Amino acid sequence: MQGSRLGWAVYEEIPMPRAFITGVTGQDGQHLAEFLHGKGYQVFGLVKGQNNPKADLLRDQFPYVEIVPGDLADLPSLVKAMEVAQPDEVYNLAAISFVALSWNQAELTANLTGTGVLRMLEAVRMVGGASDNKIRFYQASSSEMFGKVRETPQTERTPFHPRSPYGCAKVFGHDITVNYRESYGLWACSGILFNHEGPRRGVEFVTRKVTNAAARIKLGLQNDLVMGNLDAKRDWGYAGDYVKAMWLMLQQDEPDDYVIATGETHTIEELVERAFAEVGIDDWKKYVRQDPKFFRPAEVDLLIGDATKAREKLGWTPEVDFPSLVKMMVKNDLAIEAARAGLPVPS
Ligand code: GDR
Repeated sequence: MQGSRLGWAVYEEIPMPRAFITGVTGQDGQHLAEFLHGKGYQVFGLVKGQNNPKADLLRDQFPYVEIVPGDLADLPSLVKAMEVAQPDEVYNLAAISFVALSWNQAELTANLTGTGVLRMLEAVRMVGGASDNKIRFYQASSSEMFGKVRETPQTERTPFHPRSPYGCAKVFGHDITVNYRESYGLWACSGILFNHEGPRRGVEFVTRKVTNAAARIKLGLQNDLVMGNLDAKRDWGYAGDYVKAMWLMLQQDEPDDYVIATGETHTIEELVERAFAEVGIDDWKKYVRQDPKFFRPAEVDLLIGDATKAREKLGWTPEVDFPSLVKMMVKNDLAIEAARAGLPVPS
């Protein structure tokens, strides 16, 4: 009041928007936390278990993330987490995300990657998602849902044919998200993300396994690289680009589902060849052999996404292309592995 009497504009303090991320300790969770923090969000992250070592990583590297305890397998803990965080936006990135593991832990995968989505949607609905559409919800859907692809390239309209327990669980997560939007008017989106990688990728995934091995072989720390199927094709983008698409989806007037992809596909063999070339090894075949144990009971042979809708409606385009992605990952692995071994980084 006094301000306006004196001719000053009086502004109410605008509260920081609040984001809640499940899977915050994973590759995408880290990128998204960083991105949202940069945009001025107060970021909350769900972390399961007691003394979870991943919580230490968060405290060290992402001290601005407020850790909220809870578990995707436990609905009351998710409701409590929603009450604590009071989020404007919820990003459900938590899952058992390693496809190969899902055959060995199929029920756990169904419970976390599939039914976990239902629990999150219920928690959002119970704490205020449906009544006034206050909370906006993002579900991390996956190109693995297309599996044995019915058409190429794959779009939002391509039918699903999952090829793994992981893919089946993701189809449930996707469909239940659409269903809660249609049943309860929940403000819920699903991002059908094709493979997205980067230096934060775990070494069990093929891109990081290959870039890490190329770096270690170059440094003389490893003799060979044992692989599975080299013929599968993937549409690989950079995780840092993909989390922007997640955020953009939640800034639209209406909730919708979007394919996020580069529109380019490469074989695993091309990935290997390029990663080895990055460290100056042209005869990569000398170092690589295949073992049936890395082959999957059912494979997804070809993925290539058409992200036209995301480009037109969200204004989203990927910035890092495949050669730059491999280069970035190899460079990072060379630096990490050389430092660990006390060696100079090769130029
Ligand atoms: P994907 O990723 O299953 O596509 O799912 P991954 O990197 O594990 O496999 C990609 C392809 O590489 C072939 N492959 C190998 N894979 C691994 N991990 N290790 C190997 O030694 C190897 N040799 C060949 C695989 O058979 C496969 O064809 C990823 C995950 O991040 C999911 O969570 C996500 O939903 C999708 O991407 C989009």
